[in-house]
Amino acid sequence: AGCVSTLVLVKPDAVQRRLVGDVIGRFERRGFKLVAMKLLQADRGLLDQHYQHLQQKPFYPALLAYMTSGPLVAMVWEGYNVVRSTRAMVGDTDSAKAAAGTIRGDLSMHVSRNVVHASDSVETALKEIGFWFQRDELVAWECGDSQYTYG
Ligand code: YYY
Ligand code: MG
Repeated sequence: AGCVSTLVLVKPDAVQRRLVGDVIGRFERRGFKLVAMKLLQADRGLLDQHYQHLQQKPFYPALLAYMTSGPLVAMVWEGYNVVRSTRAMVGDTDSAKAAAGTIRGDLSMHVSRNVVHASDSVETALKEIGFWFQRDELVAWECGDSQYTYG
C-alpha cells in the first residue's frame, strides 16, 4: 500500500498489434503517474534476470523467443497501491481466464501472448525497475491533479 512504483511492460505482441496507446491510456485514466518509459529491444540477458523464477519451466524457451521477437515498451507507474491495482487491471495470467474489462481479458486470447507484464509485489517491483531502468531515467515530477486523485 501507499504511494509506490511498479514496472509495466507492453510486450512485443502488443507493439505489433498497435495496442500500446490503449494500454497506456488505461493506466493514465486510472490516475497513475508515468515516471519512466522507453521502447527497446530486450536481449536474453535482461530477460533471464527479469524471468529468473521461470528459467526452469518448460515454456521458458518459447517465452524468451516471444519476448525478444520485437520491441517492447517498458514503463514505471507510480501511485496509491499501484502494484496491486495494476495487477487487477492486467487480469489473470491465462488470458482465457482473465475477466472482461481487464487488459488481458479485453485484448488477449492466450497465455503465451498476453500483452502486458506488471510486477506482482512491491519487492519484485523494486527489483524489476532496477533491471529495466537506470536511476536517472526515472523522472520526479508533480502531478497537477494529485489533490483530485488521492483525496
Ligand atoms: O505475472 P504474470 O505475467 O501474470 O505470470 P507469471 O506466472 O509471472 O508468468 C510470466 C509469463 O510467463 C506470463 O505472463 C506468460 C508466460 N507463461 C506462459 O507462457 N505459459 C505459462 N503456462 C505460464 C506463463
Ligand atoms: Mg509474474
